[in-house]
Parts: sequence; structure tokens; C-alpha cells
Amino acid sequence: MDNEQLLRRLRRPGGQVDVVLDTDTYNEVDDQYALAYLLRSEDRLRVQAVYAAPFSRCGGLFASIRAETPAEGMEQSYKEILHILRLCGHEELAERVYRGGTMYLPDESTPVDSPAARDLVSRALAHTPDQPLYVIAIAAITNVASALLMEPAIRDRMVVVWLGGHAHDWPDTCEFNLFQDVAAARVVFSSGVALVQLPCMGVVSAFSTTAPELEYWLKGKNPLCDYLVDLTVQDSIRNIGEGCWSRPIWDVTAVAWLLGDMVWDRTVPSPIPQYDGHYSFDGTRHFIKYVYHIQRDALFRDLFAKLARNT
Ligand SMILES: [Ca+2]
Repeated sequence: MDNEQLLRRLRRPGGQVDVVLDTDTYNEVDDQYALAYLLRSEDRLRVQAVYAAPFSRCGGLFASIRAETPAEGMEQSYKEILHILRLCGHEELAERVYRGGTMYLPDESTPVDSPAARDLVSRALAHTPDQPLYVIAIAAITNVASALLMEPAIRDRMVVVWLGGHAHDWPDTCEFNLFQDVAAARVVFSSGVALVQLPCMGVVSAFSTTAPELEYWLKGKNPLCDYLVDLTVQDSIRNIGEGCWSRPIWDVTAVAWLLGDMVWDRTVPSPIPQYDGHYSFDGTRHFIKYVYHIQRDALFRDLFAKLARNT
């Protein structure tokens, strides 16, 4: 696919589109918001399937993470997806929640087989270059990379919106989603798939909230909101401590890219994630969309309004 075709596919879609979500839902607190926001944006986004992604402490590299192994993290995420579906009144989607990989890619040519990767292959093949499947990926990108390795033809039938890595001018790229599975990130960034990157530190880090803000806008609105507020406050006190804290709700921004101009992007050559925690750059590489700014207030306004709804 040449750059002209890539840029055409990377235009933000108008109207309704088909979407799948790849999520390490139990990892932190933000995937839960992202899944609920996706479900409550039904006027624009038709949820086709939800995939549980692996996550883990990576041998102590990310010490506060709640799973020892990727298999444990994926299974916890699978259960949390079902929990959020119940809170959102979308139990009918439970049969389209799929377990993902139980390990990270062993190398850049060997996929990790899983029900999620297989479902992504078959769903993407059922779409077309003009009506692609939108893949919102908010975890280590193992499942998406595996699907691309299993069936390279899906490359031209999907758009991947991935939250991972740090800003390209950040001193390193030792970010959780990227650094757990660098091989998977390298597969996706080199595949030529239409890709939107939302970098964490330096860009999405602006999408932060606080306990008083969450309690003002969400507390007491409905069981979903009460769960999200309690989860965020308790987890923040456990990890950051009592007192003054703020916290990014990272993953919501990947859903928001599909919803309008709350997330601003520009065109850049695809960076090359390296195993040493840095990017390399080559100006002759194919294009991706790179997010450089989040309209923080507009996005929180839309998020809170949708979460606080009673249906
Ligand atoms: Ca996540």
C-alpha cells in the first residue's frame, strides 16, 4: 500500500464504523473507562468484539502491576471485560469476548495463537479496504501483531488505533504497552497497516483527572460510575498515596480518535521501536498518523456525559 492509499484510509471516519477493542482491562483503571465509553458511543461505533490482552510485571520491570505472568493478566482482563459489560447493560456481547495471547511474541515472525487473534483475522477479512475494521488497541499489541503474522492480507482491511510508546521527543520509550512486547510493536510499525499512534508521556499524559473531579461529575450517577470512581480513587491511593494526586485516564483517548477533533494528529514516517528503549527514525518509511494533542476538557465533558447516562 502506498502513502497516498494509507493517508486516505487514515482519515477520521464519518458515520458509523465497525470496531473491535483489544484491552488489558484489569491492568490499571483506564481500560474500564475506555470500554464503557466505547459502548456508550453507539451512535458512531458498532462494537463487533472485545479481546483480552496479556499484561504482566515483566519480571519486576513494572513492579506495581497486578499480574505475575502474561497469561494471568490476560485471564484477569477477560473477567473484567465481562464485568464492565454487565455494568453497562451489554451482556449480549459476552459471547463475542475472546481470550488473547498467554505470552508475548517469542520473535518477530512467530505469532501467538489465540481465539482473539483468530477472530481478528476472520473479522478483518470480512471487511474491505474501503470499509475497514477499526481496531482500537490499548495494551501490549501482541494480539494484533499475531493476527498480522497469521494472515498478512488483513493489513489492507483494517485501521489500527494504538495507545503505546511515548512522544517521539521523549527521552525514552520504556512505556508499559510498548515495552512488554517490543517485537509485536516492531511487527505492527513495519507492517504498513494504516496506524494511528497515541503516545503516552508527553501527549496523552495531559488527559488527567482527580478524585474531586470524578466525585463531582460521576459519583452517585449509576452503578457503573460508582464502580469507576471507587476503583480509581482506591487504586490511586494505593499506588500514589493519600493527598494531592492526579491521574491520566490514558486509554479513553484511543476511542476518542474515532469520534471527532478532540484528538489532534499529524502525518509522520513510521518510527522503529528498538529493544533498547528508544525509537529510530527513517524519513523514507511509510506514513502513520501521530497524535500530538488531546483536547482535554472537551473529551472529559463528552466522557462524563456518556458515563453518567442511565442507559
Ligand atoms: Ca490498557
